[in-house]
Amino acid sequence: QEYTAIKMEVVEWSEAANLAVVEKLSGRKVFLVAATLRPETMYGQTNCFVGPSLKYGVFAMNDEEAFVCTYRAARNMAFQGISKMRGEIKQLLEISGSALVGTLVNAPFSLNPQVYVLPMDTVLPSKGTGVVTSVPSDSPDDCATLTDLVKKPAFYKIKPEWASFPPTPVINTPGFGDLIAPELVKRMKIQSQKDAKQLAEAKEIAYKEGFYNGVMLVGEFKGMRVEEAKPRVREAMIQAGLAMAYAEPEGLIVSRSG
Ligand code: ZZB
Repeated sequence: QEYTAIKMEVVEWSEAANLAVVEKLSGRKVFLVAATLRPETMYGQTNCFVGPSLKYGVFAMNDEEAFVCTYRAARNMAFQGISKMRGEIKQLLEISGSALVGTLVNAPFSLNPQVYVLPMDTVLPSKGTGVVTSVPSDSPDDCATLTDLVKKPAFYKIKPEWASFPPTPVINTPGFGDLIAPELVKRMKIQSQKDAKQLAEAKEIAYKEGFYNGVMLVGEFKGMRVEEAKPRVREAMIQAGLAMAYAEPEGLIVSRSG
């Protein structure tokens, strides 16, 4: 899988993270790095998700920057020329997903320039970076999870204001309007992030509709078909130093041995 890895710079650490983190960074800027297949939707980011029970590391990429992601992703990055020393992983510290919740980060290209880190129970440690940027307008999983969080902030141990950014229109499709994910959640009667089967189906529909029939509603490529805008947004983010290509080797290994 060829992902786009989005650099979400930490603006203010959560209380829980602050104690553990700051002195070990040696002045480095820190970024939560989110792997996405939909760079063209970045205008609609409303928050960032981590798995609350997952383990993350803060990894030095060079003398100036450190990335927050899973160890597995840091290792992949070390072999893709993203870190300074090829193959070398320098972990500054370990931090739990739950401690990252409440951290304020920059959301590159988003209409919400700064967003909060929130918990998502379905984040897989085996995919991407373990950090997911959330676009509830176009991702049914993000939409369903945010609805859960808004309903039960105390249960999820968040402050309501961290989950208060509504979905914003990014892409229009003829069949589903300007907010395809909330529309699918409604039509398919999806109740929560736990409705895995319906969410997988909704994701499939949202991917296809968005890619083949979608038109950009915002940003530099407003009015352009998604199919054409997607690589352009990606390139613009990479050129701006806000993103990089990130490949997932696991799929290859599986298909070779199997
Ligand atoms: C932003 C975004 C906007 C995404 C959208 C999707 C959509 P796939 O297709 O199953 O490979 N993701 C990334 N890493 C993880 C993880 N470790 N655990 C759970 N989810 C993860 O999924 C790729 C997408 O799943 C990624 O692209 C990311 O969410 C999420 F409008 O980034 B995406 C219709 C989907 N729309």
